[in-house]
Amino acid sequence: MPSRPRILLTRRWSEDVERYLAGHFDVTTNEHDTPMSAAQLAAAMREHDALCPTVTDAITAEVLRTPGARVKLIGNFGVGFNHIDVAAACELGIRVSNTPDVLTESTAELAILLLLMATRRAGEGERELRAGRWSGWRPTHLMGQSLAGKTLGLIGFGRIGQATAHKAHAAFSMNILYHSRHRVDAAIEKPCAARYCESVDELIATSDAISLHCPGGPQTHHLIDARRLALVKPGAVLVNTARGTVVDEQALAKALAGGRIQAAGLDVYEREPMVHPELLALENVVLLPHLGSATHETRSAMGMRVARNLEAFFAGRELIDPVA
Ligand code: 8YV
Repeated sequence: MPSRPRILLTRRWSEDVERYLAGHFDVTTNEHDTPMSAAQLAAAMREHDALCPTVTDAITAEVLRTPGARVKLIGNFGVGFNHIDVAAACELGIRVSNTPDVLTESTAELAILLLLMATRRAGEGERELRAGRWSGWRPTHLMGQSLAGKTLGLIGFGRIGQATAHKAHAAFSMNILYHSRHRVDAAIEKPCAARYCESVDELIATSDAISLHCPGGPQTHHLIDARRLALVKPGAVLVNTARGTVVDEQALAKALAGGRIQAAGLDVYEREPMVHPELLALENVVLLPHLGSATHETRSAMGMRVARNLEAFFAGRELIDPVA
């Protein structure tokens, strides 16, 4: 019987998926479930046919160029792949796949959760109550803002941006404005009456809520910086479920502290799992620990999506979700 491909899961995955993979591959799991060091990743490059990393693994050119590496596929567990040096992988003839589609709904749900939490001051309220500081109902207590009829500006309008727009439009009658590299088909815009905005600055200056859905990486690094934060409409909120590097956290902390921005809801950070200490000290920011895709359904589906890519690759077929 031919030997089964050796694959490494850099973190623990849902039990059902680990069981499935063990039936089809020679699987190494990371029993400690802690981020792997560059040296551990390099050793894994020599011992496996495929590596299945997550956002916590830096798959750098150096790791990919490990002398004696046998890995031929990086099957990323996640849709975002800015932690992988895709150009180096291409150069070395190492294929890369990701897991689109299956996390669209859960990530859009989380964007809506942050939008509601930020506008309705839910984090502040819960902290007050748990600390025993709630003195009872009064007409002016922790007043927030309604979403109905307000404008949601989305930066990045791929699957997750679109799903967020549909939910915001259908559930809260929000007006939808979006910016992306290209305008999408009218058929995609129509159901949520989305309007294309050519300039990021204009979108920021005219939205009541801004939600980020663009990829991470050098092109979007600090796209939201001090200059752009100064353009935000008074009373507006910012939500980030994309990548932490899209926002200059120091500048955001300053804008929130000065009341330049009403509130923010963040699920991702520049240096995860580190969160900027100034953000931690603020009341008007909701801070979640990168939970975008964290539902049982989605995490299983993500794992199975990686499995399908591994199966296709090792059967000599084209990848289902090729990144490179
Ligand atoms: C994932 C994400 O959980 O898929 C992505 O891009 O941001 C998250 O929802 C994480 O990246 C897994 O690697």
